[in-house]
Amino acid sequence: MKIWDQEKVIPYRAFDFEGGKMIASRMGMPFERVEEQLFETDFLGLSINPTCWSNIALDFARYAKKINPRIIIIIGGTEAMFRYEHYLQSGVIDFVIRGEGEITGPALIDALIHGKDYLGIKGLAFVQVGKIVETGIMRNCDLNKEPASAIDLFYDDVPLWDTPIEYYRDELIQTPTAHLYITRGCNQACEYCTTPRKYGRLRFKSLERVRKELQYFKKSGIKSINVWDDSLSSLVRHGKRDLLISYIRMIRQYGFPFEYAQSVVIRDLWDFEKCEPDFELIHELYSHELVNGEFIGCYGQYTPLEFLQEENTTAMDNKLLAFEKELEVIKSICEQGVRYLTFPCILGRSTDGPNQISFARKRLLQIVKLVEGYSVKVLITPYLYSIFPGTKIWQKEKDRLEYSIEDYPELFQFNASPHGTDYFTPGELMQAKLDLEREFLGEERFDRWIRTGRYQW
Ligand code: B12
Ligand code: SF4
Repeated sequence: MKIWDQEKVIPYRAFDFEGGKMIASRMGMPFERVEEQLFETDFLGLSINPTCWSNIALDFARYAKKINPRIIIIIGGTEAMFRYEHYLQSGVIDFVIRGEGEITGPALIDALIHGKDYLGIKGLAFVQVGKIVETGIMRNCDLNKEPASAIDLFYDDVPLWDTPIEYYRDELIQTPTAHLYITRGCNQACEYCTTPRKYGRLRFKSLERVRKELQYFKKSGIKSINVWDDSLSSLVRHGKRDLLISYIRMIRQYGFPFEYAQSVVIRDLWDFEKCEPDFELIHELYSHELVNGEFIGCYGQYTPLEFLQEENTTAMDNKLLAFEKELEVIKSICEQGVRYLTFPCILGRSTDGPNQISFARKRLLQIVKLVEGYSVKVLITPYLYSIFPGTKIWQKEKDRLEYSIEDYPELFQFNASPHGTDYFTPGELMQAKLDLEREFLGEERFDRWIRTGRYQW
């Protein structure tokens, strides 16, 4: 099914927010467009990863049940798995997949088709005789045994995979872009992250398995790759630096240009023995070559630096380096000839006030100056500290929430805030972020970002 009307903004809910009206909108196709398919569907699977999709997802589920009361609705994803009660209580969701779905999903469908018992299937939540039953969280699946994405089921859509993620669409980087996962899970435990509780410990695919996926991408007409792991580089910390290099060499061997989403943690690029950037690893990960005019290698990266507002970055998060070292690593990445670098930072811890914002701003300006000095395009994307279910801070900082997750799920995301800080109300915090964005993006790009909800290069 094609994704239609990407540009259409549809307001669906308005609520009071700090004396004004907040209007929540969605983009994408009108539900009516799939009426016919819904009528013929036995099982409808929905992924609900972000909390802010909650009401849209439930609206769609209600619509689907209205069109086809026999339809069985199965949901999964970060938001669904940690708030399964909320969805089951709505009365329109039949099953929630908790954790990884590769084994649980097919086992459930098989049980439903053949009238078997599903109580013994791990990773499910459902209602039985008026009571919510859950069978635990399914984690730590064997990535080598899982089926690869079934691109052949939607070949017609493949040419549509041209959304620039960490780069501006540029003549050298051809699309469609596919997403590659080499690892899943993470052994770190950053307090604001859902990954460890969602997927469990770090696992990785064999080289042979990655080779098969790359061959499949080639065969399917994929031209570039987004390496989409949550923490690929943490292989270094587990004594697998050589394996990491082998994966990246293999992507090059198949002739792909590629970008890293949040895959690389800056600390993993530092050689602690020599007390300098790990130049060899940085070269392996970020260099490129032009072969017959074709770009092969790394063109861009999303580089999480997280808490730039704190003097001592490493005390905040042990995936970070001291800021001066981070600058050295960034310099070395630029020297490899990457073309696009995105730098997010997280604003809105309880201690954040105007001084912290201005300190982060000073550092961001330093980064921009450094990166632009290498003619690398830079995008600064501050986002808001989010207290999500499934994180450690959900337990520790829930008291900070001024708007509840049940009533205001739309505020639970990186661009809106259900909480303030010791210095800012929720609205003021959002405004402080917007001011910073306006400064770094410039008026024109800022306006487009606000209008489209997409960062603009
Ligand atoms: C890819 C991604 C994006 C992409 C694509 C989003 C999209 N439209 O799909 C981009 C960059 C656009 C994005 C944006 C945002 N994202 Co995002 N994103 C992710 C990321 C890194 C991976 C999700 C993913 O696709 N994984 C790959 C698939 C295979 O895994 P999966 O979804 O977990 O599915 C597995 C199981 O959950 C289960 N499953 C899931 N659904 C179903 C359904 C069925 C039927 C079955 C059987 C099984 C099943 O089986 C799957 C295989 O095991 C996650 C972090 C993470 N690792 O989860 C954050 C994450 C989902 N994002 C998050 C957020 C907040 C956002 C934004 C709201 C940020 C913002 N702008 O404010 C936006 C929303 C964008 C929008 N359009 O509304 C949060 C959500 C937390 C929360 N509770 O809200 C996450 C968890 C990151 C975090 N901070 O912890 N995101
Ligand atoms: S933020 Fe990255 S390094 Fe930290 S726990 Fe999440 S995936 Fe792991």
